[in-house]
Amino acid sequence: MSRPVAVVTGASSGIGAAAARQLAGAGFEVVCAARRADRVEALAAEIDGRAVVCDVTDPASVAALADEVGPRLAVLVNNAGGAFGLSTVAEADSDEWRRMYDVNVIGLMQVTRALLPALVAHGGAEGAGTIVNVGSTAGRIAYEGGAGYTAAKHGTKVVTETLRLELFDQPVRVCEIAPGMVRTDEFSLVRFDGDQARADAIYAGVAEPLVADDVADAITWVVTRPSHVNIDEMVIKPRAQAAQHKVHRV
Ligand code: 8X3
Repeated sequence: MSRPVAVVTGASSGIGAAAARQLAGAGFEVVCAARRADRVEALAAEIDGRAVVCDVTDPASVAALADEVGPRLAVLVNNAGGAFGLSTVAEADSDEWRRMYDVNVIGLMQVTRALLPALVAHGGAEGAGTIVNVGSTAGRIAYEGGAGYTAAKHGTKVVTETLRLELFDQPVRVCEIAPGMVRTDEFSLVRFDGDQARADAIYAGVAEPLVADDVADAITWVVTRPSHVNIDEMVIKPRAQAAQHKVHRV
């Protein structure tokens, strides 16, 4: 029997790669989508999936992803996203803000729009298609220097809520996973433009931040609930992070 298909964007590293591995372990044929060909090809070979080079902000690239996926799709994990910079509003870089909106909101919309017919088609035959958007605690709170990212991640949250309303009579579940402090190889390094010391300082003294597999575990759990169960949203933080500004460091 053929495996149900799951698309994971941003699958080249971190939460996306971990989600691709766990979904493959749960029986899905995973389409690993990201910009870096070498990364997604290696991952797809490892998990017996498929690799697609895709920039979610590029409409032609997203159209090619939809072509590769075909007419039926069980799961879409909109994971591609990221933060660029940590400047105050007073010193904000307009290009960084545009890039954050582009990847966290427009990119998510473009992939969803392109793959929605395939999710509906699967759902009609098999119970439900499932969309899991990877949001953030940054989509719930504000913090100094974070406005470009928090505004974008609030966008991710609200697009998710809107989509759930718009699809209320369709066989598609719409879910959001909102992680707090997750230590991955790249999130903070990208945010600080390759400055490893600044990236490391974010997690300094935090004995056990979340890791990518913790979030992938939540994604896989949401996806594998019975098809009438919609987990609207899940906020997941390390025990040490009681609130954005209240982190236990040793
Ligand atoms: C990442 C969480 O705290 O860096 O999405 O904004 S935070």
